[in-house]
Amino acid sequence: MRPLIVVCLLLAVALVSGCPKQPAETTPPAPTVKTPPVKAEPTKAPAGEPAGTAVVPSLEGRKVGFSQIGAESDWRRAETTSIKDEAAKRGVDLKFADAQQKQQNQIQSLRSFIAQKVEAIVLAPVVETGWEPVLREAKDAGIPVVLVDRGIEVTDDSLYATLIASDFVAEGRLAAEWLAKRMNGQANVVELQGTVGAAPAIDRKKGFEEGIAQFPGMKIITSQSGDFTRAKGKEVMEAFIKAEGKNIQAVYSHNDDMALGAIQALEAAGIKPGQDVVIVSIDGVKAAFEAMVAGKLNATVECNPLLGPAAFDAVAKLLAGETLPKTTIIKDRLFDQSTAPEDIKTRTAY
Ligand code: GYE
Repeated sequence: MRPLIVVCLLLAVALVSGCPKQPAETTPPAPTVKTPPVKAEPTKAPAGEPAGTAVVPSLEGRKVGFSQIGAESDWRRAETTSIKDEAAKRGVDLKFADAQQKQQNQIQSLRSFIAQKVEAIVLAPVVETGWEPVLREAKDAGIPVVLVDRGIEVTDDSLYATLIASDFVAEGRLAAEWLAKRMNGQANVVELQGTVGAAPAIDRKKGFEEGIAQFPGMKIITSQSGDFTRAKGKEVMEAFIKAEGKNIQAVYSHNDDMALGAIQALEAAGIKPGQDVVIVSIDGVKAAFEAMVAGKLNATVECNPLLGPAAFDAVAKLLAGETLPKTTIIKDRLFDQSTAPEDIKTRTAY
């Protein structure tokens, strides 16, 4: 998917600079059609127009709030950098708030953004539920909300404008299918779950369970939350080792950071991670590729954290009056240790 994103971005840049539109295959060349002029001013593109055909309006000087969950993982830090860098690039007046993993802090910062009269809010919601009252306040104030990376559960989906995220169920399924194959359909698996109530924890669990359902020999023998952090992942893995010891044949971790913590716990217990115990996780951060090259992690499912460009494209279009698709799904793929020495070269940003 990454090359496709790059192609889309290049196409968008090309269109902004006034390059001719790629004609549809069945359309004969039409030399009399003029290329769209470069527009310095924000333009209002009609709703429903295919992605990439509209000129993305400028966000210079526009006030936007970004409520971030915290800095619990390499993935999260990469997402923060991507959003801050993109805001700076577009001259956005960004109000940034780090909630330290607490929903209450996010709700407070959303209220403060509303009081500061931001024009749009970008929200990475820590958990799925409990957002309705504050989102209604934003809606009443006429402030569109762009959800990034995690979804929410609301009865009224007009409370947010759009969601840009990965399909976490699909990620869990990919991890399960890879592991079942690697273990020939037989393994006692321990699961390190993400933050309780968070969309990626709920859906990655669901996807994995669906994925192993067709392999009766694949069993989750114990499962607990490690809150998406390295320290907690290590702590929970220590408890798993105490309780299950040599029964453990594989680890499924909802993110790389917890897997890296689990690797430390296994090594401390004299168990060889990646050999005695097979480990699969999700995110695809650079540290995970390093662990794969070192033979300690076996596979990771990539989840792209570089959401800044897509988030601000969405904000720009919303401020120009466009209606966006309710959900934009970013496609992911799995990397295993066999190609890690090559793949690691692509991990420059995170
Ligand atoms: O996988 C994890 C992070 O919401 C997709 O949150 C994100 C997850 C990511 O802390 O590392």
